[in-house]
Amino acid sequence: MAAQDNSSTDGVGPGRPGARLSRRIFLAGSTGLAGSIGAAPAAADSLADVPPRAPGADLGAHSERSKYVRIDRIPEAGPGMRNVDPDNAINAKTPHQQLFGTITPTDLHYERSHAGVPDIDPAQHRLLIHGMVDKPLVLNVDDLKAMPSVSRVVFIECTGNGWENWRKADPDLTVQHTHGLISTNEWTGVSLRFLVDLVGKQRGSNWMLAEGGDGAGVDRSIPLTEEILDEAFVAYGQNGEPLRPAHGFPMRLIMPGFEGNLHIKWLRRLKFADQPWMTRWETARYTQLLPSGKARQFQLRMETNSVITSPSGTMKIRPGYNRVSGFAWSGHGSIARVEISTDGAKSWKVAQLNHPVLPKAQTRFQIDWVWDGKPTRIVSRSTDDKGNTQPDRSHFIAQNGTNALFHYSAQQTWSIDEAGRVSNVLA
Ligand SMILES: Nc1nc2c(c(=O)[nH]1)N[C@H]1C(S)=C(S)[C@@H](COP(=O)(O)O)O[C@H]1N2
Ligand SMILES: [Mo]
Repeated sequence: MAAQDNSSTDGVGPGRPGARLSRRIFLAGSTGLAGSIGAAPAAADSLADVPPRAPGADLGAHSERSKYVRIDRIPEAGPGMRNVDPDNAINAKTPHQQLFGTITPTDLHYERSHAGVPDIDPAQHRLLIHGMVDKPLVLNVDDLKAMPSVSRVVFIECTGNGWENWRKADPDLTVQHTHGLISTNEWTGVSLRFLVDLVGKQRGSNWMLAEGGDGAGVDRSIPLTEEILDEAFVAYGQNGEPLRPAHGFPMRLIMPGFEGNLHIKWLRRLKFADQPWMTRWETARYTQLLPSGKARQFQLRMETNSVITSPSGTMKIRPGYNRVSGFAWSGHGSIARVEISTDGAKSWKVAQLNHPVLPKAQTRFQIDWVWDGKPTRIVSRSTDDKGNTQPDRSHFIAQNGTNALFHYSAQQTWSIDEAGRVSNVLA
């Protein structure tokens, strides 16, 4: 049995015990083990110790990032093909190693677009809803905005997230390379249940085809379970503003907890029927090759997962106090627990979860750690509120083999050498 320390299960929030525990270890680590953190708090009690005030720049039509901050997505063409010319890219990955909290800045939300970003005039755009329904409809984005709205913070994750580590681990990968195909935003739109009631879905029409308006012709069959009818929505808003073109302007499908590929962008058609369409995207693509050589189809839900973002690949740490932080997520529901090992999965400690913990959204975790300067391996594993625990790599590979490309969700291990260099390893 692995050792358990449940002393820090409290969430981190104002006045919570977890925050007090952190403060004590932080102060012990930063003064007792002097100089272990970059900017160790210095004793000071005079205004001469802080820079003087200066007049500011004029206000603009919108604000920009500080000129001292450089944060970029990485465009890539697919597995193993990194840092490509953006013209050839179909992915652009989120720089998780530079982000905090749980909401991905809109311009850094990962992107996967199979045929580029179409230029769609919302005045011309239409959504056709038809098939096995009583009253087919054509809607424009203003029609949607006039309907009752839902807003929800959810992750979108490409099934290709993690594909870099299926077969081998390139030690030079950052967490942006290994896990940059997941992001979390707040999306606003109209509930699928509302639209279904509007057109009068006929008995037996339990499948829906969602089709995009881009050149790629992405279309997917979606089973109309109660969960999906309750939770899916057609979004026109992203983090409080109209969708960005890269993310489906003027409307897209949001499918909380399910494959990124189902969140159809530039949505132009919803069609209802009594069986799936078996489109190219769910037969030739987005199926899983099992160890037996058979393919698994309609593996629609995303797994229980987590990753440490700090420290993570290519970073360098110093002995003494280090705060280990990352995020966890599950397509099944909310994150119930995240455990961290700083000794290569021999013993585990329960991490603090930052509030709020939202279902089917990224959840931030953190834990205090005093590194003794010896080479080690750090790893996280998450458990969701349905009882699913993220598998370690050997169990994951035993079940899924190495033929597959999608839905990689094994625990991510980072190795730390005696110089404090952090690198990507398989386990
Ligand atoms: N119409 C259309 N919808 C699409 C795609 C596309 O290329 N065209 N890519 C899909 C894939 S594979 C993913 S992972 C998500 C990515 O959404 P994002 O670019 O907003 O992150 O959109 C999905 N929806
Ligand atoms: Mo995807």
